[in-house]
Amino acid sequence: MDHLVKEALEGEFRVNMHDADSIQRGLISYMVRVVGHDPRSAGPRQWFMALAYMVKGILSERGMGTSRAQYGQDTRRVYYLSMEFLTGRRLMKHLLDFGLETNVREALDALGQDLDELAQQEPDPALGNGGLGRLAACFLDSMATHRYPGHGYGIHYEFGMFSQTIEDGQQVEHPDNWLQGGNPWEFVRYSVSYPVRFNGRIVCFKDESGRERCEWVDTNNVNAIAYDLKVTGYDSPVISNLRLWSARASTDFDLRFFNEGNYIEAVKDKTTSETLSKVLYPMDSTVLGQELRLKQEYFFVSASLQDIIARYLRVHEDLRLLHEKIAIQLNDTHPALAVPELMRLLIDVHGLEWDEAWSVTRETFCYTNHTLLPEALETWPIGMLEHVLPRHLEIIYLINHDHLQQVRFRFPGEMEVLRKMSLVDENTQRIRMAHLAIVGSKRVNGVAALHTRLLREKVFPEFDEMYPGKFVNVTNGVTQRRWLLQCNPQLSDLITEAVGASWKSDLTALHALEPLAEDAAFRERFNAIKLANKARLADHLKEQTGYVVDPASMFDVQVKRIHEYKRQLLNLMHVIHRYTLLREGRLDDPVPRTVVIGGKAAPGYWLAKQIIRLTCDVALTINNDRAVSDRLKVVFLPNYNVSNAEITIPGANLSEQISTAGTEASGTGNMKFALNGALTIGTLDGANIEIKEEVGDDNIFIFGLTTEQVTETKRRGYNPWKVVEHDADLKRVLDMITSGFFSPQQVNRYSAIRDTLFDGGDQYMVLADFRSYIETQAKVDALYRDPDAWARKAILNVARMGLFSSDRSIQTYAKEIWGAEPMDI
Ligand code: 26V
Repeated sequence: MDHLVKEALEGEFRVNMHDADSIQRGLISYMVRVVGHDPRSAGPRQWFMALAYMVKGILSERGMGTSRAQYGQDTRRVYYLSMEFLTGRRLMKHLLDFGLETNVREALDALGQDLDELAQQEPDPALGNGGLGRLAACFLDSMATHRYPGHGYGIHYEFGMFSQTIEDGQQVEHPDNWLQGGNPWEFVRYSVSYPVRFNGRIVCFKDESGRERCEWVDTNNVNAIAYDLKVTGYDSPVISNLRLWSARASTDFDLRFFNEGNYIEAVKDKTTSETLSKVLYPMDSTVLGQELRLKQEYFFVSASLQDIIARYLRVHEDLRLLHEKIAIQLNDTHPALAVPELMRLLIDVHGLEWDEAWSVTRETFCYTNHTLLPEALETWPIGMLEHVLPRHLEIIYLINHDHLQQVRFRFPGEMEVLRKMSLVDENTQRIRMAHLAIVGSKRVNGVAALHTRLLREKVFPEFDEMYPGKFVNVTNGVTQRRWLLQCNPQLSDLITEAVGASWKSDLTALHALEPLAEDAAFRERFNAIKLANKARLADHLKEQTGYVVDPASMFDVQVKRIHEYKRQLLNLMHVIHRYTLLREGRLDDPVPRTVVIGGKAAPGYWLAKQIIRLTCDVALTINNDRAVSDRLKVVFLPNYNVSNAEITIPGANLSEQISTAGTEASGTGNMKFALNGALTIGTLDGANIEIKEEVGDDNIFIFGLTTEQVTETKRRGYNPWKVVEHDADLKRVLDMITSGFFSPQQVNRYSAIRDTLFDGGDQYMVLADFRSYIETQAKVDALYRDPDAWARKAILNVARMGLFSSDRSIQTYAKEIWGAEPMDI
C-alpha cells in the first residue's frame, strides 16, 4: 500500500475511468485529498466516500455539458414539481449508468475492498412515502436516459420517512437522520437562494401609469437554499438536476435581534423558520390540514417558481411567452399553490395584466392526480390561507370568480353544479386544491386507464364535460434500470444473453423472450436464478427477523404501505385459513409457502398498526407450530424501503396486488414484481387490468368483485353479517382473530378489526372477496405443483412487461402533454 499511496499522490489527479489502475490511484487520491483519511487505515465507509466523491466529479463535469446544450438549443424545458422523490441509493446507479461497475469493482478488489459492501454504506434517501415519490424518481431516470430536458424540484428534508422497527410485534418509528454522516452527492448552492414570504397583509394602490397594483407587506420571510443532486440516465450524455430546497432563517433576523436586544428570542425564531424543511410528513392517505404542511408546500413552490422564472429571464425577455419554453408538471395537488403563486409573480412582481398572466399560467401547468380516496384529497381552511398566504387567497377568489362565471355560462341555472365545481367548499369553508389544479392546468392526467376513467366519470365529471380533452391517461411505469438491471443482475444477464441489451432502454425488446418460455434449458436457468434470488431474500429475512424460511417454498409477497384499502387483512385471512386446513390435514398435497408482508403504517393510523401487529402475532403462532412448520411460514419484513425492495422483489414467486377494485390508482409494485418473473394474484384494479391485458388471462390470477360490482353491491345494501353467515371457513378465521387465538395474553386485542368489518360496514369489501380469493389461491397452488408450467407463465410475464417502463410513460407525457423533444447532445 505504501508505494501505491506515494505513487497515487505524485501522479496526475485526473482519473481515467476506463482503466482499473487509474481508478485505484484516483480512489487513493480522493481518500487523502477529499475524505481526509489515511488509505492504510480506511474502512468501507471511508472508501465509499472516496468513491462517491470521485463519481461526483464525473457527474459535475458531464452536468455542465447538459446545461450548455440546453441553453444552446433553447428547447422546451420540463419542470417536475414534487414534494417527494424516493430515489434510492445513488452509487450503484451512477456506476451502471456510466458503465463503470466492472472497472471500479476491480480497482476496489486490488485495494482489498468489496464494491457491494461499500454500496451498503450509503444511507437510502427516503424523501418520500411510497408510490408517488418513487414514480417521481423513475421519471427523472427515464427523462435523463431519453435525453429530455427534465428538472426536478422538491424539498431537502432533514429527516425523511421514519425507519420502522418491530418491537413486541408492534411498529416503532425512529427518526431518519439520513444526513448524519454527510451526503457526498449533493452540491450546496449557497448563492442560489430565494426569499419566501408568509403572513403579512396586502396594500393596493394605483401606480404612476394608473394601473391598480397590490403589494404584499409586513411579511415573515424565510430563505430557500438550493441543494442539487445530479440525475444520470443509462448510457446517456444527459445529466439532469434535482434541486431540493432547504429552509434558512432570513438574514432579517440577524438585524432584528440587534435592534430589539432580545438575542435568545430572536435565535429561537430563527430555528422555527428552519423547521419548514425539517421533516417529511409520513402519511400518504389522510390529510390533516396542518399549517406546517401548508407552509412546506408553499415554501418549495415559491422557491421553485422564482428559480424557474430567473432561468427563463436569463435568455428570454417576455414572460408572456413563458409557456412556449417551459412545462411544469404538478405531482398531485401538493404543489398546486404554484397556480396562484405564478399569477402573483407575473402580476405583482413582473407587471403582467391579469388576463395575460392567466393564459400563460393555464398553458404552463399540467396536473397528475394520484388518488381517488376522498380523505386524501387536499383542501385548506380559508382562515388558515388568509393568515398564511393572504395574497394567494385573494388570487384564488379572483380565479374562482372567473371560473364560476364560465360554469354558469356552460351549465345555466344549475346551482348544484356551480356548488360542486367551485374552488370553495362553502359547507366546510375550505379551498379545494384539486379544483384549483384542474382549472389552472392545460392537462390533467390519471395514472392508469381505470383510474383516469373513474376520475372523468365519478370524481370530476362536470370538469370533464366543461373541458373536453383536458383529462388524459398516462399509465405509470417503472424504470427497468433499477427494477431489473440493478436489482436482479443474474436475470438481466440471462435476458441480455438471450435477446441482446436493447431492453435496457427499450423495454418492449423483451417480447423476443416469448419463444424461450418453451425452451426447457432456458426455463431451467430462469428457475435457478429465481432460486438464487430467493436464497438472498431468505438470508435477508433471517438477518432482519430471525425467522428461517425455505427457499424451495413458494414466496408469496405483499410489500407496500399498510392501508385498509390495500387489504393486507385479506392476505392474513387466507394465511389463517390455510393454517387451519394444514392443522386438520384437510389440504392434500399442500404446497409449502412463505408469506412475506412488509410496509409502514402512518404513525397516527391505528388500524393499520393493528394489522402489522396481527401479522406479527400470526407469524409467531404459525412459525412456532411444529405441526405446520415445513409447509407454512409468515414473516413481517421490517422497514420496507427502496433498498430492501431491491432484495425482496426479485425473490418473489407470487405478487399480491389485492386492493378493493376502484381504490388503487395504479400501483407500481405490481409492475416491478411481474418484470422480475413473479406471477400476480390481483383484483381488477389500477394497472393490474392493463397488466392482465398484456400478459394474457392465463398468466395472471384475477379474483374478486369488479369496480362496478363493488358499487352495485354497496348500492343494494351490503351486509357483512350475511356473507359470514354463509361461509363457515370465513367465520372461523374471524373467530380466531377476534377471540384471542393469536393473542392469548390479550384476547380483545383485535376488537377494532371486528368493528371495522361489521359495525364499520367493511368498506373495503374484505369479507365479500374472501371466498373468491381463497379459491384463486388454490389455483395458485395447483400451478406451483407443476414447476415447468409455472416457469412458462413467469417467463411470459417478463416477456410481456414492455409497456410498463417509465420510459414509455415519459415519452407519452413528452408527446401528449408537454410538447417536449429529446435534446441533441
Ligand atoms: C398524500 C398526502 C396527504 C397529506 C400528507 C402527505 C401526503 C403524501 C402523499 C400523498 C399522496 C398519496 C397518493 C399516492 O401516493 N398515490 C399513489 O401514487 C402511485 C403513483 O401514481 C400509484 O401507483 C398508487 O396507486 C397511488 O396510491
